[in-house]
Amino acid sequence: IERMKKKTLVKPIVYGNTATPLLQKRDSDQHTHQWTVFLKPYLAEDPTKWIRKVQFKLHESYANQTRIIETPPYEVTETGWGEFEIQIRIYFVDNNEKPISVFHYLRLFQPVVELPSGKSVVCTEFYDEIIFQEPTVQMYRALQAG
Ligand code: SLL
Repeated sequence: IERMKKKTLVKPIVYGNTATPLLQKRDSDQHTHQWTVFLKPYLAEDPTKWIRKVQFKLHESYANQTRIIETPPYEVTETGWGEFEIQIRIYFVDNNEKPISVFHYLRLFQPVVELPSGKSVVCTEFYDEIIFQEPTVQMYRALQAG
């Protein structure tokens, strides 16, 4: 595989979750909240140029614990009652670049932010950077395109 010698490219990303309480606790499964976990590029760019798919691995209490999202938005919306760590695994368009994982602890209760509408939601998100050192030629072109 041909690699770009001495080249480094950086892709800024943001990941996190939002959550809102259900109007009332559901008797059938005790669920209290609806939540969305997401991963997105920090910049307004087309991530499909360099991301092939994003895999979210939920708590084992969920049916179909592993959710694969192939097109943006890369997010999973679910309901539940508890907080847990979610593995977010990013696969790249060139399979010669190893997938990388970030871990996000799903929050349902804190931190609360107030929206302009006056509504309160839980919202927590983090900035990170994926650093490609000596990417393959194919990946280098893909990263430049996105
Ligand atoms: C806790 N260690 O005890 C954590 C586990 C699990 C969250 C949280 C719903 C699962 C389902 C759900 O919220 N699981 O009903 O499918 O807090």
